[in-house]
Amino acid sequence: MARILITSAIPYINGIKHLGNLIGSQLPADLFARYNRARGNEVLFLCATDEHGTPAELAAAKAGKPVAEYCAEMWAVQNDIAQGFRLSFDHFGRSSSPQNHRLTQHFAGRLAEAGLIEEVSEKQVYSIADGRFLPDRYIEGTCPNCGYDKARGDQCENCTKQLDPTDLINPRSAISGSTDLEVRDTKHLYLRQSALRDDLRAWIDSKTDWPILTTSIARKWLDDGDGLQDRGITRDLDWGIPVKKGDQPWPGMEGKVFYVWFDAPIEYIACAAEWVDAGNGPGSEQGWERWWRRDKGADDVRYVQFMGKDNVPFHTLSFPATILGSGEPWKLVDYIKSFNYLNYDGGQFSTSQGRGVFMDQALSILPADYWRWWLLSHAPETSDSEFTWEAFQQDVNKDLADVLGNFVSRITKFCRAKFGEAVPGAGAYGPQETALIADLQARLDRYQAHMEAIEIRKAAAELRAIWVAGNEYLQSAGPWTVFKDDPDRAAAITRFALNLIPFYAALSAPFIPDAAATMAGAMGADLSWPTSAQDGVAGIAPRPWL
Ligand code: B3M
Ligand code: ZN
Repeated sequence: MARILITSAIPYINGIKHLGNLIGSQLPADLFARYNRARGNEVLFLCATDEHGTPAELAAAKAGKPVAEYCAEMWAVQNDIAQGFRLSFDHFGRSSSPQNHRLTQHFAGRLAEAGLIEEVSEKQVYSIADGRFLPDRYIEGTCPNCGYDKARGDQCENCTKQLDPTDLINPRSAISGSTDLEVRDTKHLYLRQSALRDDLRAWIDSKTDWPILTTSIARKWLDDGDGLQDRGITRDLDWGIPVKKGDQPWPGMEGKVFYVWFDAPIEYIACAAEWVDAGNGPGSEQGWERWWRRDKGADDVRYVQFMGKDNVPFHTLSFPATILGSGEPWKLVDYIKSFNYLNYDGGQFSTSQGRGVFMDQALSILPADYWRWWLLSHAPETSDSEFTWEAFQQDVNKDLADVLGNFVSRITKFCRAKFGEAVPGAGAYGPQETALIADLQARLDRYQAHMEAIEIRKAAAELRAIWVAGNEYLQSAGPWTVFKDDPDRAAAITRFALNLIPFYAALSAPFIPDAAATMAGAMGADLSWPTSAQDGVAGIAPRPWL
């Protein structure tokens, strides 16, 4: 039995995610978790909400709520939706948890002791009306390059020129619109990532089995002239994890918080601690440290992360820099599965423009399995893929209704009409069944190999082919016609086909858990994984039928 730690990128708290977010991390992570549990592996599958940063503060302000209250509410909303999609997290945590406060401050303290933190004085725009420093992108003004009047302090969206807030003509606060701005001195902590460049490169170079999408992004940042710069890990904000050195105050950093991208990946660790503190696992430090500390048993763990491609630099460089720089034996990720984008009907999904299908809407339209199947079988693995309503309707009808649903419905109806409610015991299996078992065995081997390799589209295609094989068998064996001359042979065909239902249910459960449970339940079977195709179709317990 292997031990597998699985994390999905943790979704921002500010709003409900769209289907592109879902297929970019949470859903494939769930598929992998379900598959590994079914194979008898010990799985810890973690996700959480990413609650800090200016967007959370602004979303709360817009909702007219204190930010802590807003985050608690949105966590509950996201948690409900995750359950609706049957995302089988062992724990859905919060990056604002006390556990994450403690661990984030711990890591910062260790990095400081290792000489990897530098204090830098900078000038930053302060809004007197808002009573706060403004992050670059919350300053708006006219672009000096093209004259666009809604350019942001970090970049002009219109001409793409990278800007400094001080470049803007007529700068104003994007929060209040106030032009009462001044430049003030402020001090920030920088993580000296550049000091870890060689270690990080050696580590990335050792990952020869990673998807190209993952390593190419990591290398681009390592090799790029301005790649792997030292990185500011603090912000002048109210909401976040207060800057401390372990549990000690950090002189000069009072009133500041850690940057959201510093604390968010640490939540992967904290989430395991939250899981234990919520009464799971053995209930001791040992309980979560055996997943995360190499000196406490985590060397046996295979750690797999799932994320969209935009998150790759943070997971291949920044978070590993935190881990390596700490000098402590924390677990590093073993495999990063990253995804391209899912587009929506000729454009991009966009949360800010409300463009696309959002997770809550999707569930109000159709059951989770429909979305799960379509999204997973079209996962944007090797390139971007596109959601259109026509394709969605067509594929779901074809795969789930015409192939799988049709198979189950034809054979159960036929059985009921000719043999009643019991699986018929008469008749013998012959060459057709032997051939199908051999075919299914080859397909089962391939399916498992794709699932192990997290080749999601290939796995979905093989699963579909396994369903198709049943339909083709039924078509060519033709119990409807055989029944007239040889009812016993028709009984054997019926028995064999009925026995494919629990086999299909077990294999399909990682993709479509609800339909799988219904199929297995209807046959009085459970969802235990077949050790072979022969075993899978050997009959519903107590297996008297073969
Ligand atoms: N919340 C960005 C995103 O949802 C960010 C991921 C954090 S993973 C530690 O795409
Ligand atoms: Zn411009």
